[in-house]
Amino acid sequence: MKESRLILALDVYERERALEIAERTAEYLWAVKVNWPLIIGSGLKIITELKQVTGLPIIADLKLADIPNTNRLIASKVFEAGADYVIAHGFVGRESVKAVMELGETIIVVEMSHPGAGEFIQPATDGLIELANELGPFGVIAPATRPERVAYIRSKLRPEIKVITPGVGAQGGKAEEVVKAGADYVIVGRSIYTSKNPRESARRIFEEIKEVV
Ligand code: OMP
Repeated sequence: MKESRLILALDVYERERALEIAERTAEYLWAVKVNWPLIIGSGLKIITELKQVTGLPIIADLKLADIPNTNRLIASKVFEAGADYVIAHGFVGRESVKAVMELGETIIVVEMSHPGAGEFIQPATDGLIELANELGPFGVIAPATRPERVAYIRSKLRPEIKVITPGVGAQGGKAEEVVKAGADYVIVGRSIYTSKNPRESARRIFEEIKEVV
């Protein structure tokens, strides 16, 4: 089949549940994203296990936002566990981001999807886009809840940098709209993992994206 553009945000605590959902949905995914809830609930080794079970890239969404040395200490363990990508905040400055990029593929947050992003992050987005263009990470995070912002961010970003968009489903964003706005990948969590049939929910979103692409 594929070339999927769908990323599963696997924000559950329990190891067995995480592995089961990942295995059932893997066919429709490009990657699995692991965030603090799953790492706190199941330990860092869940990254290695998810890779084995799905054969997919693993994104470690730690949203690193610390001094370069601490970012480096955290990211090195996470890449060692098998993460293919690490998400880092850019607002802490270029040296903190570079510390992660020196260890592996990095995704920089340039704008978030929740309403609170308007308070401090959105006013900084232009500078964060410049930072991404300067450093050349794998991709940036942009809000699926605001497709017009995704279109704006895409238009300012070097073409080879991927635009990765959370906020589809539970937060109100629509996969079709955000892909039309220029998203390369769509992140979906609750609409898949709380669904009665996660595989079917993933398939539906996969098909929705495929039709637009
Ligand atoms: P759902 O809202 O359940 O689909 O999950 C969205 C996932 O994307 C969660 O893991 C969030 O932590 C993450 N996320 C956002 O929702 N908004 C952002 O601005 C950035 C992220 C992220 O970096 O992945």
